Amino acid sequence: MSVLHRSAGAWLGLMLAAGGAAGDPATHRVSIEAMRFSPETLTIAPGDRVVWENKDLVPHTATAASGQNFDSRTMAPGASWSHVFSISGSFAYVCTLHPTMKASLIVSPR
Ligand SMILES: [Cu+2]
Repeated sequence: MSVLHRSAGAWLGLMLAAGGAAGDPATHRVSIEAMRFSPETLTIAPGDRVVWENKDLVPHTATAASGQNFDSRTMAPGASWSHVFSISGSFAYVCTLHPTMKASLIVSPR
């Protein structure tokens, strides 16, 4: 029996590994506009990607307040930057060029 049977099993295994409906990594967008991150608080799942898009006329950064974990460096007007978050936690971040710009990212298992 069965080569056919076994290969069906392998195929199913691949489908599961690729992520069923529950576990698909998602892409989230944060826009930077009028000197604000929007949304200001974003909750994502481990493995998800976040794209920051600078829609302002001045440069900005998205930089972890801890100084660790992530740093977009300068995003020119119209530029974007993305990062995949694999570790759960709560990350406050800022724009290092405009210290009043603050936001947070929560990485929490679904
Ligand atoms: Cu800024």
